[in-house]
Amino acid sequence: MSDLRIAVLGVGLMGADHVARITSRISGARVAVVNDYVAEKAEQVAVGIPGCRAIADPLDAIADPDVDAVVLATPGPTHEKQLLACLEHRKPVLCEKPLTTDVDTSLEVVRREAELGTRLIQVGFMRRFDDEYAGLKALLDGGELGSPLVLHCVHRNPAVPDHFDSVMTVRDSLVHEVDVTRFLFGEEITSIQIVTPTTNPAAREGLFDPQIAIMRTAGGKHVDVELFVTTGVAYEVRTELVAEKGSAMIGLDVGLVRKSAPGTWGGTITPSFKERFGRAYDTEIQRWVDAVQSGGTTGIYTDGPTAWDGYAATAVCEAGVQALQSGQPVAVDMVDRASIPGA
Ligand code: ISE
Repeated sequence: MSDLRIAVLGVGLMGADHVARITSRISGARVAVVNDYVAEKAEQVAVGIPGCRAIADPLDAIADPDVDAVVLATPGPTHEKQLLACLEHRKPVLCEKPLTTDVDTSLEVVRREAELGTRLIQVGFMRRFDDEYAGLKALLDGGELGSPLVLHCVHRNPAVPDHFDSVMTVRDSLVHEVDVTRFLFGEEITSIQIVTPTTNPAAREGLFDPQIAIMRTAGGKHVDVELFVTTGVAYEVRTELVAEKGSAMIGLDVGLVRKSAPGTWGGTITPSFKERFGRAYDTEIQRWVDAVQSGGTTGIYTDGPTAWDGYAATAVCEAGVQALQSGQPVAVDMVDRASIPGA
């Protein structure tokens, strides 16, 4: 089988990381086209990859006959148009979160894909491909812990860029815990409240940090999340599941534990999500490439979170933004999945 020819749209932090992984670690695929709204950036990337071209217009890149599939790592507000173009040209696409930036457009994307009767859109919630999360899910599904009751999550970043505001904590960071909750429990989230305690004096003025999110699922399970994005320490993501017959925790960063003079012990913590979830991203992209390669026979060009998962996450974050503003619990407004055949 010949290599899948991928167009990577957006070669910023995440897109450039995907270009590097597809080029060096993924089998059965190569980067054939790159695009970025800063054209020179894409041209520079293309020069370093044999057989790769830069195309200035993202929609031309999607339509290009020498492109089989697309990785979208462009800014969220551009996703709707680009996803619809992928559907129009029947090009499988792995879209970094968010699916789109608002509920109506996310739902429209879900509907348009469902009308085609095929699965072309996968959303880049990479934690589902992380060994620890997969292990926790397997433990839960195995039934050993009995019924799940509560999830405690910690999501800490050492720092965020200057443009990162309190709403981005919800849409950019909390969104991963939203997906983890839905993945582990297999239930929709029905309400969310966000509490803002005393702000870290080191945070930029106006940024509520930390934030505590409290969510409830359709089955009545409780989820709490500490979001703290200016710790100045390192990247920490921990999840503790409490269930009927015990509990389980992941994200303890227990790699190498060193003991040395002058009588101290310790290890290291990953500096950012790129390192913490590096292997998960590799697995995610390899499985997506394999699914796209075999999609011709199944009609399913995905192996992971779907457009519906992207829509559900957007709906919860939308309620989360309202909750951040009001301080009150807000009900999540979502359509019934059964009302969209094929979603
Ligand atoms: C970032 O955009 C990500 O997606 C990371 O996974 C998350 O941990 C971080 O908080 C976000 O800003």
